[in-house]
Amino acid sequence: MRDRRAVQQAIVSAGVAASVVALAAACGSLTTGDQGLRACGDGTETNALVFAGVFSDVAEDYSFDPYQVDITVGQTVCWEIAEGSSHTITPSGGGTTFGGTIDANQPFLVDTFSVAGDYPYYCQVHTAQGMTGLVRVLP
Ligand SMILES: [Cu+2]
Repeated sequence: MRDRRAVQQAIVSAGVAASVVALAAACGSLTTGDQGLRACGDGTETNALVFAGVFSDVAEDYSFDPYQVDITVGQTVCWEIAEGSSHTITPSGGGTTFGGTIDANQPFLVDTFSVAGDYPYYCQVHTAQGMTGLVRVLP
């Protein structure tokens, strides 16, 4: 009985620790194209890399990580599957100027942004989890 409680407390402690790590990761989750080219998918070089997956200790809690990336005009963003069978990168304002679907057949996609502005997007598969992101394109 006493041992079981010790185990339960250990599990709770581990969960809290994981939450703290996830929170710390979320706070520092902005990347910029100035950090240099990063390998995406099959090795394609890109200015910013966004993973679609689970970045908390809650199962099936899908999000984009980092939530926001900052790039400059002419630079690229890659979205890549980390977890889950499929996600969409769907422009929140409508249209199809960027994004698409990533799944087992197409585990990553790269888009080039040629006009400055904010490009919010979401995943149609995981709207219930609030799976959203933002690309900020600076002049
Ligand atoms: Cu999704």
